[in-house]
Amino acid sequence: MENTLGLEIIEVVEQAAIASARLTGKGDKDGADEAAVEAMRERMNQCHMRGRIVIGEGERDDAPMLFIGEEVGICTQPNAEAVCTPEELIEIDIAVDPCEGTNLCAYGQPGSIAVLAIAEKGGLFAAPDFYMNKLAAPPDAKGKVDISKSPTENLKILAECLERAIDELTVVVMKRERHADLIKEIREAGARVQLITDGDVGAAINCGFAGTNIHALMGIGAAPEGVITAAAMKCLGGHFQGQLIYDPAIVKTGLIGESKEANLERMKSMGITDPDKIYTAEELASGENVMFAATGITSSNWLEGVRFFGGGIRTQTLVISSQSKTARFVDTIHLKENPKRIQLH
Ligand code: VTB
Repeated sequence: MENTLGLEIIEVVEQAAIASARLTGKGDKDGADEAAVEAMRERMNQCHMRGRIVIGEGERDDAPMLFIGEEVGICTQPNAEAVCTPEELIEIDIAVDPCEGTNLCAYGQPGSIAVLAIAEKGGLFAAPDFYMNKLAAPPDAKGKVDISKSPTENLKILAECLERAIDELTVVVMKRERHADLIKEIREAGARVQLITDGDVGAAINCGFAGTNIHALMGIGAAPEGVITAAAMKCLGGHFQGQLIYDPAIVKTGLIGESKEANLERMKSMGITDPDKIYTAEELASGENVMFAATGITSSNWLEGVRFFGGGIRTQTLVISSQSKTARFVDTIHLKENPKRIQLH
C-alpha cells in the first residue's frame, strides 16, 4: 500500500491545505472548509487506490463531498481492473479532515492542518460524530498514564516518566466551559495549562515529538478526529486513549445530538456494544498498515503552514507510515508556470 500511495497521499493533503490557505484570515470558516474538501476530493479521485471514506464530512444527506461511505480513487471506477494493479485494487479505508481547525484557518491563528489517515479495510474505527474524551502523552508515558485515572494522578506519572517536576509540564486543553474543572485541577496539581481555541489533533501530535514543550493533551474534542489522532500516535509510539461522550449533560453544544438515549441507540446501530469503552490508539487505528498525512495550513510548532511566494507555493507535510516505520517531513515547492529563482531554505 505504502509504495504506490505514499507520494500521492502527500499531494492530497497538500492540495487541501493550499486551497484553504488561500482563505486564511478571511473570517470565512465554511469557505475555508469547502475549499479544502473540494481540493482534497479532486486530488484523491486521481489516486490509484480503491478507497472508502469512513470518517468524513458527515452522512451522505448533509455532506455532498467526502461523505461517510463515499468511494474515492481511480480504482473504484467501472474500468478499474484495466487501469489498476491488483495491489491498487485492494480496498482501503480513509478518515479525512480536510481543514482541521477551521476557525484557526479563518482567523489566521496557528495550528490548522489538512489531515487524513488510511488503513486497510476495517482498520480505522468508524466513530460516531459526537464527542470523545482524550488523553495524549509522549511515548515515554505510553501505557503508564491512563484516562481512567485523575488528571492529578496522571500528571504525577507523567512527571516521573519525563524525569521532571510537575510544574515543568505543559498540558494543552481546549478552552471550553466543559473543561473548567479539568483546567482547575491541572493548575492545582502544579502543571501549566496551554489553552487553545481549536485544533486538538495537532495539539495531541505535539506530544509525539520531543522539543515541542507540550507534554499532554487532556479534554473533550470531536470523536472522529480522535481516530485520526490515534492513527498518528500509534505510529509515533505515543500514548492516546479516547472515550466516547454521548451525554448532552456533559457537552451541551455542537455535535452532541438530541439526547443520551438517541445517541446510545445510534452507537448500538453502529455495532458499539460498550458505549463507555476506553479505546487505545491501537484499537482506534487497528490496521496493520496505517498511514497518516498532515499538511500545515497555518504554522504550528511541529509543522509550517502554507507559504505563497513569487515562484510558487511552499508546503510542509508530515507523513507517517506504520509499514515502513517512517515519519517524514516533506518540504514541497509547488512551482508556477514560469518559476522565478527559488529560495533554498
Ligand atoms: C472543535 C475543533 C477540534 O473538536 O472544537 C471540535 O477545534 C469540537 O469541539 O479540533 P466544540 O464543538 O466544542 O467546538 C475538534 O474538531 C477535534 O477534535
